[in-house]
Amino acid sequence: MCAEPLISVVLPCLNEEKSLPGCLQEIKSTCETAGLRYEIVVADNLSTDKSAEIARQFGARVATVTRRGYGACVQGGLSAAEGDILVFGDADGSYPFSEIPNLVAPIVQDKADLVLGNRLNNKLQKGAMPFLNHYLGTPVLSAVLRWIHHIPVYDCNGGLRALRKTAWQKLDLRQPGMEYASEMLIEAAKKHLRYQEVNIGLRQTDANRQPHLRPWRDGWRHLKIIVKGKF
Ligand SMILES: Nc1nc2c(ncn2[C@@H]2O[C@H](COP(=O)(O)OP(=O)(O)OP(=O)(O)O)[C@@H](O)[C@H]2O)c(=O)[nH]1
Ligand SMILES: [Mg+2]
Repeated sequence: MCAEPLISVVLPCLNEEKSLPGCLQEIKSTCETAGLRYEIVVADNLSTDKSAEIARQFGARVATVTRRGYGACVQGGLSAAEGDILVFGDADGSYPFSEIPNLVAPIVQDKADLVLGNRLNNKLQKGAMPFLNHYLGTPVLSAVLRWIHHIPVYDCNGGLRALRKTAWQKLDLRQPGMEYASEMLIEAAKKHLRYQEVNIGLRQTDANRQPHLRPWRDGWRHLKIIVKGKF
């Protein structure tokens, strides 16, 4: 990696016209204030609203991803990214992109290959995370991952992550849905990537936004892939 790595910030996006401008602005001001070399890639999952148009007008690159699903969308965006360090986070306004410098620091310092933003700390805003996810789903799935795959994870469903491009290329991720988040951790453990977490918290999003997550169905899918990944 050269002295000043290029950081690609990838936003998986499906109809996020309300929150996308704020995310783009925060990424720009954070990276510029921190003096980072960066690009923004909006991975557009065939949005029917103005998301793609907003991204282009802002000057971000748009990677159109035709395969549906969160995992397919992130993977498509990361494939289009040109950076040495890949960062990705939801475009729904829930993740503090102001944490990007803290997230990439362990990779720049060559102390980690994969860094996850941990939401479960005093930076977590009240009401930002459903009770079941906060106190049951995420802690239990993280404990199972630690136990079965020996990766020191405490917030396995965190959606703001950074990884070295060469590390991502080793992972060969295939899950098109939300299980992508667990698959990345399982594969990272198998490939012995150096793993760290950084406290980032989570923001309360627009109260009128329809949540996509279905806790029991999605939790079950994560658990299946975590157990299956052992064999
Ligand atoms: N759920 C979902 N999100 C997608 C898809 N394609 C792209 N995305 C984007 O992926 C990110 C994560 O989706 P979210 O709906 O925020 O999922 P989540 O954070 O697990 O759940 P909630 O925020 O509680 O709804 C968002 O920026 C979405 O716009 C898709 O097919 N399904
Ligand atoms: Mg979200």
